[in-house]
Amino acid sequence: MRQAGRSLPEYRAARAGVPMLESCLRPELASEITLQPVRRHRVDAGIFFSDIVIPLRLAGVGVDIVAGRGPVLDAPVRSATDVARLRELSLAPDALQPIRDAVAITVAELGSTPLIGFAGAPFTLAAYLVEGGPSKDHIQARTLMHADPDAWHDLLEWAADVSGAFLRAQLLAGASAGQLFDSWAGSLSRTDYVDSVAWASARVFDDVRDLGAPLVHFGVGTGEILPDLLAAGADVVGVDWRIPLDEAARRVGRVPLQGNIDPALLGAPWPVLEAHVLDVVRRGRAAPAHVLNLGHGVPADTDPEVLTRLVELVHSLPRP
Ligand code: 1CP
Repeated sequence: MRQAGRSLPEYRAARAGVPMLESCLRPELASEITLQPVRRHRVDAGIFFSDIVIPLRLAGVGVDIVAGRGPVLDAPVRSATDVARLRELSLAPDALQPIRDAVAITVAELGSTPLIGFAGAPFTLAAYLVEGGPSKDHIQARTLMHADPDAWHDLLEWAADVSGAFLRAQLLAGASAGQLFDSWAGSLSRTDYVDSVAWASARVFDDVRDLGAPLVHFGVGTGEILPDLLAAGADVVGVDWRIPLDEAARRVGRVPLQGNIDPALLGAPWPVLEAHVLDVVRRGRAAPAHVLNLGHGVPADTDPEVLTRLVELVHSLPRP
């Protein structure tokens, strides 16, 4: 999950003086940061250190990650003319070389521990492109969807293609699974998701399906659209902390689930967190398989010892 490493002192030391997106494009550094939480917490998989806006940057979009804020665009994409200008940019295969190199170095170091690759889903990328930065309700993006459906279609198609290329490069370089993050899809009505967005996420999955890696689809606040996340072409549905996993299983049918420890509870006293984790594991048994993780990102002030203890607890439980 995003920012898994941000609570680690070794992450802050490795990143010192290096801007966020630059650190993603230095293969040795990106690999080292990917490995840090695996070494420390002994989790069962690593998640590649990168960001969903990296393919935008590599395609030539003016985007940066501002500390304490998130991705910020030089010029938001608000009109059909802006979309047409964006579509003149493309992601050249050579531009992805730092990503391929970072994945290859990481996979070699990880040995038998799998690496999860990822990309941003077209809607979440479009939300940043249209809003120009983080937003609570993504109102300008949702307005464009209805005000100019053709421009919206062209925007999502472009975003799907750069995201698909980014994910494909990671899987070809050795990542064992792929996760599509539609973090902000929860701000859409189900109708808007199904009619105006799902096809573009399906396009990303279609770009990588021939590679045979398991594919996870996750969004925040997406309880109402869990079956649609599955239908877009995922093998595993990621669930945030709002919906218990047994309820999620009822909604999606017999499909592996990923989730959903509430990040807020990482700061609660250990017995409270422990009881919550055991409850998540118990409810996860309603699915045919369960990948245990958080329902969203690790808060930056999380005590790393708590994460290590949580992994030890889960490893001590009997396998189903
Ligand atoms: O945990 C990890 O380090 C894994 C690597 C990773 C991943 C999977 C990062 C590094 N970013 C992401 C994906 C990502 N980036 C998502 C999808 C998953 C999610 O919802 O968390 C999103 C929405 C982003 C966009 C983004 N990048 C934000 C969110 C801003 C907002 O709109 O609320 C932020 C804060 C970033 C910066 C970022 N990306 C990654 C890290 C470690 C950081 C923090 C940089 C720092 O301050 O050190």
